[in-house]
Amino acid sequence: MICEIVLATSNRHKVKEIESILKDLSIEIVPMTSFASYPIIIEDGKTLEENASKKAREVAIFFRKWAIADDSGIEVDYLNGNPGVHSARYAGEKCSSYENNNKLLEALKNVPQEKRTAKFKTVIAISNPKGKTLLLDGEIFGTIRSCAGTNGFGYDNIFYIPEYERTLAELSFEIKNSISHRSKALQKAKKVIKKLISFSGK
Ligand code: ITT
Repeated sequence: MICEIVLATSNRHKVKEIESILKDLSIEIVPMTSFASYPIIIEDGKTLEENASKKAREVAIFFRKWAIADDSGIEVDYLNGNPGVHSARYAGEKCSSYENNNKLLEALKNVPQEKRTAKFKTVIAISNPKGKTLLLDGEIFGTIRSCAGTNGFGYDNIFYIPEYERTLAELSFEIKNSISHRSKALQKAKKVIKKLISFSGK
């Protein structure tokens, strides 16, 4: 029987976005950070898929509950897909988003706007209590621009969406959540979770 899913992330911005996107599901979404203890996961995978699976699996086994994890990364064409899976630590261990963004802008300093194309990708992993995982992904395409906007988090203020003529950080929470990489992956995840709920007779 599936009646709750543990959210295997310690990123509070992701918690907010994921809770909002999954709010119409008839199960409880419980952030792992709301428990007294939870596993600290070393994200040493070579791909977003490996890291997402690892996070979901370890959290599911730890709590013996269903778990859902998100691993995301920004892939810049001019940098051959970097920072990609290294997006969180692009400017070094324990660096801030500000430092990551500055490093990325610096790396593209002399690159013309038309060559600053990039995509943001999210891989969502769903794990059953025994650690069997399933992966779903979503992408959004844009370009890297100088900082604009104060909404969102991470790379949002330098990720420009041509269709909206805005960075993700200039869009509202609702609009970001209707078009983002995370939202596209979670829409697919939602279908899977709905099937799981109907199978388990809830
Ligand atoms: P968890 O592993 O605990 O989920 P994290 O922040 O380490 O949290 P990731 O490894 O997936 O998550 O994040 C990679 C980096 O990309 C990190 O610097 C995030 O701030 C950034 N990021 C993730 N999703 C983003 C989004 O929707 N918009 C902007 N930046 C994002």
